[in-house]
Amino acid sequence: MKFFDEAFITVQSGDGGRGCVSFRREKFIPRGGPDGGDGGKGGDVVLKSTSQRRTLYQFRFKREFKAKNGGHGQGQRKTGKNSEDLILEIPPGTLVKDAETDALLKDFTRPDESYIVARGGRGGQGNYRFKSSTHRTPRFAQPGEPGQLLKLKLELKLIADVGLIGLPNAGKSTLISVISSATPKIADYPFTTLTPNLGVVQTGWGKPFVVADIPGLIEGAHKGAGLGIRFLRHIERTHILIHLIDTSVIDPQNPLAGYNTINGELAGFSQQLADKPQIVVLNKVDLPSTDRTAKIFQEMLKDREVLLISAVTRQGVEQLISKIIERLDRFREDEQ
Ligand SMILES: Nc1nc2c(ncn2[C@@H]2O[C@H](COP(=O)(O)OP(=O)(O)OP(=O)(O)O)[C@@H](O)[C@H]2O)c(=O)[nH]1
Ligand SMILES: [Mg+2]
Repeated sequence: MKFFDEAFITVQSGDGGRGCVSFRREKFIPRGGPDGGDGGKGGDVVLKSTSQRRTLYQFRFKREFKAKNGGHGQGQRKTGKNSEDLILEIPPGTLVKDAETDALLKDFTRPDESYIVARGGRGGQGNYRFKSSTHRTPRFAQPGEPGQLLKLKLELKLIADVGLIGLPNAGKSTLISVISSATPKIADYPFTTLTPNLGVVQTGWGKPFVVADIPGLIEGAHKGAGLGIRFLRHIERTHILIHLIDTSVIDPQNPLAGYNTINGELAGFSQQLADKPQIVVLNKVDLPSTDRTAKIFQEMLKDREVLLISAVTRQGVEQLISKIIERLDRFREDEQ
């Protein structure tokens, strides 16, 4: 089970620019003094936490980052250009470690923190700096200081954006396994999932988000029945809940029974969880005669939008993901 998203990257700060060796050459001034300028500073590599990022997914593709070198000094005491810093954005909650020693370099607990992880080299001094009464024509200058090369391990404790809830066997683990990289156990009996699974969902279009699949809830869970409600705290900080229902077991005589049971358990745990926005999803619509029961359910729950999916055939799954992204984007806007 993986609760951490992690990435290994290499960062390199820029080398300082070389100091210049040069002598003034002007008409009528036969012996102009040294006028080689200093090199510019190499760019720093800076890590910056931002609430715009939720995962370390970006580092799956690009893992090497190098800041630019400083400009070299030039004649007429011209200083080389200082290079811009290279800023890498990471999600809050990231631990930065030296990959070789495992030493903790920085713990980003909040958004908008910055940390210089590799300092750019200083520029070398130009030869005019070495002029003295005993040394009028220094024919040397300093090289720039080299940048630092570091291997980093980034570790992010995943905080779920979306919680998956439902009765045992609703297909929660199946759903997380088709939309994310998580590989939970799936089986045709209740309480297959014993501890939560977290998965990062990455689509081609939206920002990645994290889903938590928790063990199924049953009537009386808040009083300790089944696996109880101790896993609900894992989804207390999510923005939305996906309330997943197995359409094939809906009783047409009492279609909302299971739905109400789950909501009752959430309320038994905390008001906060009961008030959390839900997307109601009827699963397993590939099974026979589910269209009829799905319709009955929808009729009974007219004031809510109810999505129909099959986690197995993936019917409706893309629409569900779009809906989640749309809702999460709204939360992220509100957070700004
Ligand atoms: N036909 C069909 N079967 C499904 C679908 N989704 C899940 N299943 C099956 O339903 C059973 C239960 O699926 P799980 O994903 O383990 O259910 P769960 O909600 O995680 O169950 P617990 O962990 O026990 O709470 C498995 O046999 C799945 O193959 C679906 O869309 N269609
Ligand atoms: Mg499960």
